[in-house]
Amino acid sequence: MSRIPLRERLAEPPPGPSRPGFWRSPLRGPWLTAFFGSVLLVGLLLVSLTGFLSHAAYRPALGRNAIVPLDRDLPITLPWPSGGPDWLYALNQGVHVTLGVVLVPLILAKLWSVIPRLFAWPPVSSPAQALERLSLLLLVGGAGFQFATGIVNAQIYYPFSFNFVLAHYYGAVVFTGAFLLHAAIQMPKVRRAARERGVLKPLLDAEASRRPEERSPEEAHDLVAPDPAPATISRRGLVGMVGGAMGLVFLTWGGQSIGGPLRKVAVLAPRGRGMDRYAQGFVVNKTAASARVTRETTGAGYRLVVAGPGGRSVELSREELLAMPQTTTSCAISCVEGWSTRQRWTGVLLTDLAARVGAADGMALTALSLQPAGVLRQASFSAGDVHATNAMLALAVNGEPLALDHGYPARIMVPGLPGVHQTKWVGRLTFFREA
Ligand SMILES: Nc1nc2c(c(=O)[nH]1)N[C@H]1C(S)=C(S)[C@@H](COP(=O)(O)O)O[C@H]1N2
Ligand SMILES: [Mo]
Repeated sequence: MSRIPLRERLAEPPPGPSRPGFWRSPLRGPWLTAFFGSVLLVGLLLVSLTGFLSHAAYRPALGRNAIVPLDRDLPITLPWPSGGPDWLYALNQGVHVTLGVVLVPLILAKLWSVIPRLFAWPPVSSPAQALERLSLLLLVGGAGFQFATGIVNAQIYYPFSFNFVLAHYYGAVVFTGAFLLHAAIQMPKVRRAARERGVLKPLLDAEASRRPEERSPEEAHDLVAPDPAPATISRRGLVGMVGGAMGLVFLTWGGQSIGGPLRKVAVLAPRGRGMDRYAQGFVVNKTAASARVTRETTGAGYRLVVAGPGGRSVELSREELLAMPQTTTSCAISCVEGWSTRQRWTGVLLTDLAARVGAADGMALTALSLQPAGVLRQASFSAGDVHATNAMLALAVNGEPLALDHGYPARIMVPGLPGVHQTKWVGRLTFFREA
């Protein structure tokens, strides 16, 4: 039995990754971590911001749109315009999803750069440090959860036994809080690294790019290996590799949002090429068969019910809808999962339908699908959305009657809102006063 007192024994790290000499990469150091961290900070701010904007675009306070029960939502919702240009949500989600996946190699590199800290000895040295490590648990755990569930969802794969949207939203609150706190705590180190080692100097100069960072006397655990191994790659090479990996992810994924020739190489994105179900030349997100919408309910007996204030309602056949004034407009479907597609839609303005049941200007709308079940069978629109230019109940696309998979007999097409709001197989429109 050793006679060394416990305190002293604990002061000495156990053999393995907690020993200072264990980590030997000559590339690790406060500068490298600050560099990866700063780039990541900008990226994560954008991913978070576009995520919360997307939440706002859902109109979570209206009808049954609420993702989170209203009394449990954050007290602030970001603004999202009504009648905004249709590319706005496409851009928002393109950035959210594409940038999200593009950041994965950078996140891995950032984690690699700080891995010795995970094994810091002693694990906890003060209450303040314990709190900091707890916040790191939320940060790394939150990042893992947000990126894993988000990417799996953007791959149109839903293995979750929980509500993804709800979990991703609460996860975002925790993760965003944790990373803002982390950024604030680490900012002095980032500043010092830039001041003492130069903003880009350890990268630009070929010779400096091969040299280990200098150990700073102020920072006892400053990530610089005390016994560095010879370099197998320069710092430049590492940064180039991470940047290259990010570029590759962008090339193989971004095309579903950006379109053009990039779409052909977007082999990792579900809505690039290959896995898609198409009708009328553009992607179908949910087929009529999978939504259990049949030819019977959408056939000759179809009547659209339009309900307004004071119990007023009318029933309209597809022929009667086609007999109303028709408007044609180009409008994008922009899915929350990041892909989008722009087509020319023809149909009846929502304001004309509101007028049929005496719904006044300030009234909001809920559209209900013939689809018998599922959260996306209904969506609610603010009064501003109803009055947005060219907000319509579409009956035709690119000059042809809608295919059943694209929402025949009628679907909503409101510019500037997420794809989930472009309700297909609409059976009922209810105008109501916003609370
Ligand atoms: N009734 C109904 N409408 C719906 C959906 C749905 O599942 N059910 N999916 C929505 C989503 S998420 C998107 S992105 C668009 C896709 O339209 P598309 O299948 O015509 O491309 O339809 C929307 N309308
Ligand atoms: Mo969607």
